[in-house]
Amino acid sequence: MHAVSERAHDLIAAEERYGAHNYHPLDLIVARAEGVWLWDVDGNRFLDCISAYSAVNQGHCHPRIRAALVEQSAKVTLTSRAMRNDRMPGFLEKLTRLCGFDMALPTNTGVEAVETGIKLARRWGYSVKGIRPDAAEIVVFSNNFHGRTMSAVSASTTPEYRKHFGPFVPGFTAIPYGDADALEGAIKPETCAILIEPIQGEGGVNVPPEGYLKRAWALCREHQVLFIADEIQTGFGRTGDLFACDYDAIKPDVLLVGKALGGGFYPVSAALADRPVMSLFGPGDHGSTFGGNPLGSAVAEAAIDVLVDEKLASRARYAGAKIMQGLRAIASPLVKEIRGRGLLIGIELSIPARRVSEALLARGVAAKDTQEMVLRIAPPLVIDDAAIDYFLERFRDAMASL
Ligand code: IF1
Repeated sequence: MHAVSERAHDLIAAEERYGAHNYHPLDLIVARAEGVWLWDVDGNRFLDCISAYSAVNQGHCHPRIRAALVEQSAKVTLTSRAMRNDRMPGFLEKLTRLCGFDMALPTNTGVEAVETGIKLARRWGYSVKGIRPDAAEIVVFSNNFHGRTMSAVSASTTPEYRKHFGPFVPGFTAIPYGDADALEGAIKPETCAILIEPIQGEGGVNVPPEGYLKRAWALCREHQVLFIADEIQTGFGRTGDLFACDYDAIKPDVLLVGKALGGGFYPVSAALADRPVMSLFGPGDHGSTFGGNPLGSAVAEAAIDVLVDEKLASRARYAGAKIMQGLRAIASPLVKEIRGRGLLIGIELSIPARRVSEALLARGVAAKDTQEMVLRIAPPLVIDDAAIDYFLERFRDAMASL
């Protein structure tokens, strides 16, 4: 267990006293962060292998993104969509060009983009596919994670995310992930879309079988069903491509993005689609107070510029391969499988991952379990060779101590 000082103890006590207990976090109180490094309240340094669940792909406190935030914060930060602002158009143009879509609907958190995708798909199902009213179905996948709202939880197959939260939003059919025959069998006339993570993050870093996504996309074409890709965690370079769908050369009908779009400074998310789908939303159909605000737009433009100019997707591919090779060379008997793509790495263990997480924390590495037996390794994409060696040395030492 990582020893904590009196000051740290007092901060934890205050958090426990005044904050809802909706998390069981590591006992690491971060006071400063830069790049791949975190410093706690006592000045101890840690390598960040969590990256705020892939929302800090560009590294903590990136100076170029911070400069954009500071500069815009002195001009105008929030107008609501009751009027226009001079930063959203440039942001939307940059985002749609980067992602290869006609249009984007800007939101804030990832789950808001998911809700946008669900509403778009249902609207398309009724007004284009001709599904009878209130009967539209969306196929989702076991062990999915799409957020914490009632729609997202209604789509979830994880009991602890659903316990005592019913009644649920109807219209979701869950099937096994990675099984194309199950998908073909699940599609029916009322199916308007599938909602899928190209790689399941929280589900345990589950990479689907080769060819699965391509087959799922083809089934969507064949049965007039929208392919909605949730790339909120896998997007913006995390898996070694700009988007995980790029690995299979698939263009989704609706692309959901978030997290790293805000560069670690500000919640920015979006749903992207081509005109035939996005034009189904007219004035008043959907929106949010903060969506497309000038501050978030300025930050997101800078976040995209950093992603592109620093070639973070290819850096993730290189660094991920080096880490996976290093992990395999350690050959710990407690490691059952090493999987993932780019810098979204899952280590399946024969002991609870929380024990490894705590052993790593005691050695200056912050990494978290996803699923009881899987440790997720997801550092910022700016990680360099020295930091990779730092991680591998401490992982080897931690595993030897268990
Ligand atoms: C928590 C998990 C990860 C996501 C995908 C949508 C969202 C997420 C693929 C919603 C968010 C976050 C949520 C955060 C922890 C983290 C998480 F452990 F919860 F499942 F990354 F795996 N689609 N994932 O991963 O985005 O509304 O949160 O911005 O809720 O504890 P959000």
